Amino acid sequence: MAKILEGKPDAQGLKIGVVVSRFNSFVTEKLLEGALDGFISHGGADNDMTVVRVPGAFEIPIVADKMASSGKYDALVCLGAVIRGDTPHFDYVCEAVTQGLGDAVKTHKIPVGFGVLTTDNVQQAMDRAGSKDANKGYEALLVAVEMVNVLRQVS
Ligand code: INI
Repeated sequence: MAKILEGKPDAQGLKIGVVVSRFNSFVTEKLLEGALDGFISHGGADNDMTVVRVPGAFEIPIVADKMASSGKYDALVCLGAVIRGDTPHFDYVCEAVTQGLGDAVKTHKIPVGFGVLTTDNVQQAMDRAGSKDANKGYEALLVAVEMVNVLRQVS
């Protein structure tokens, strides 16, 4: 019989760092609400969550890297909304935030819930910032929690 390991969605006692960007805050604040909701509803304590706001998605990785290196957090959740405009700026910001967060995961071996939306328009972003399962902040928080718990089993 194969041994199957899976992380539980149990946030009790976990310390979570959240980095959220202000750009498109009408979306990112909803993602933040979703992350907090997911944390509390799965046993987390609100004083175990630290939220850092940054100007835009491009600025998320440097703060995530710093928080990861502090050793104070079991996992990070990164929230942003990059919405396509008429210039290639979108592509550069998407690439920088994705690459930067991937580097932080590899360097610090810490789970990062990736809740940075990259959408073609505002409607798509709003659709991903609804309540519970329709909220990518909620989803990213639960992924981070599950990853903490599964990594504890495999290490
Ligand atoms: N930042 C975002 O978070 N979302 C966007 O859609 C966006 N667009 O489209 O420009 C955006 N740009 C700002 C960028 O993240 C930096 O804050 C800025 O370039 C200063 O470094």
